[in-house]
Amino acid sequence: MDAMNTSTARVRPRTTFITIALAFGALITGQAHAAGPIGIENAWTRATAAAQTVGGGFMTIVNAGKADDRLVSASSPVAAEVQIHDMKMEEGVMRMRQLTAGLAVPAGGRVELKPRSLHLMFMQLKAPLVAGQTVPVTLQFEKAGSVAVQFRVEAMGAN
Ligand SMILES: [Cu+2]
Repeated sequence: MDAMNTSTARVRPRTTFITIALAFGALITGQAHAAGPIGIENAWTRATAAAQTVGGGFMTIVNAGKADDRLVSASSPVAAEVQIHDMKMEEGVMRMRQLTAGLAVPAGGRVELKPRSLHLMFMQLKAPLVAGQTVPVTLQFEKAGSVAVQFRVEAMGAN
């Protein structure tokens, strides 16, 4: 699946990237993506209702290297912006906040983004996310650089 490697996606116009993503999405889904010591497992999101403007993105980030790294940002053609969020119970209320400094991924560690916890937030969705499709996301790491990942779209309300 090196055709979907970020080095390719980064230098090509966005339209080309989207075309490639659509053409090969079915082949790529479910496979692990890696850039150097950083690997992404089980990347998924949920189908959204027509009126819904935001969606959550989930995955496990694995750092097999000897140096700490950091997810600094993410982007996707399906959303105006992709933010990194945390969700915590505070005084009996679930609160979500943006991690503006990014998300640390320690050397030899795994960071799990999952419902009601750390997650990516797709902001201002351009169209509803449809179950069975895939969403291309580019993750930007401080040291590993950018990693292109296909998020599979699960059913509405999946956990
Ligand atoms: Cu959020």
